[in-house]
Amino acid sequence: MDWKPSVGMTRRRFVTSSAAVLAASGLARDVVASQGQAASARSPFRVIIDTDPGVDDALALLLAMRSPELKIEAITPVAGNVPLELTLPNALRLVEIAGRTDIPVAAGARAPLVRRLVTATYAHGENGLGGAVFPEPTTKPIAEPAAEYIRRIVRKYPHEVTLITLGPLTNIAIALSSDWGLAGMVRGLTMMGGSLSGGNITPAAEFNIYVDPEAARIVFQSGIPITMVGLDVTRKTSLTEEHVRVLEAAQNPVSQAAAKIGRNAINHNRERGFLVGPNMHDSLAVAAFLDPTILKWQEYYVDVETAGELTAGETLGYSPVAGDLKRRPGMEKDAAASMTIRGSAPTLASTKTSPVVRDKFVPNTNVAVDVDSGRFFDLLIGRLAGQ
Ligand SMILES: [Ca+2]
Repeated sequence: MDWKPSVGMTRRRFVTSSAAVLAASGLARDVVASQGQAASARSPFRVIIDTDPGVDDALALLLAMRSPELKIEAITPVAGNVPLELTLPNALRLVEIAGRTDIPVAAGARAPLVRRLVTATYAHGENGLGGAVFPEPTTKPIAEPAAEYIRRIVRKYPHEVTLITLGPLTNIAIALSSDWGLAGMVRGLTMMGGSLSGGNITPAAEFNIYVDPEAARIVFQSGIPITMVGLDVTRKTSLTEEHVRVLEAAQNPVSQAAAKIGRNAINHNRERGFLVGPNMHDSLAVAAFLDPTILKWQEYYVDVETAGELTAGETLGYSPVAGDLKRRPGMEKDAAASMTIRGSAPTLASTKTSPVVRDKFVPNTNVAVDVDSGRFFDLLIGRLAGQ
């Protein structure tokens, strides 16, 4: 399905989402500037944060809960870094730490759509918070399951809700699959996930997409305007001792919790022999939504490998102006119009006769291709420290 305004999309929404894509592409800094002014004057952006806390999820959630630009309609934990039995109470702990028990937390999927759950306790510790221990939460999740709640909130505020996803995309895929009109009502989706430059759990795949490639494919093909903050940029964000010291010096519950999680994560990385601190993957996705000018952007058609024996979860970015396909200025537009999207050659046993999966290039994703790490950490540490 090519991305185009769905039938139910209002003109206002199309203009808004186009402006966001333009702005985020870095092609129109004045648009960004005017949006920034508008953002401070306008009412906060409605978001739902789908997450699998997770060390970097924890800091991302604290950042989001400290950001006045956001009206967080829900936090929806999913199985990923650790099982749901841990991501759910971790999310509840974090809303308590931030004093934000007003935010509904809805339990999500226990397992990917069609695969066995693979976790990342090697990176996030057995408790998902890098071994940092916090009291048992007393707050309870709402009764409604995550996918149903996501669906209800998006329908309640059509074209207003942005999904910020920090884990495997199972909850979102279930919501979209249960309601085919839903995708056209979502304002946008900003994900930490994917990579156009190799994976972290396999050479091909980034963890979030690897865990549930079938869900990711549903999301990428849904028509929702997607902003992808993947390993291409998150690898450039390492938490340092200095960051943790600033957090420790700030005397408030959020900075203290972030410092504790950060210090544990740095020590854990060191024990595993890494030369740099842990990457702040998920916080960068939240920051990208708050201030897209921190990153550089390029439009791609992105699809997900689901059939690979070794490569499931790989994200493929097609672009008529990337890599070897780069053309002379002036010829780029023609290249886009004539570029077909090609998959693997059909096998003799296949009913398919052509490798062409799309007859022309239409971007579905704005991909972050570079980041100003200094500005990112100024935002992250500044807000967590309460400056
Ligand atoms: Ca995560």
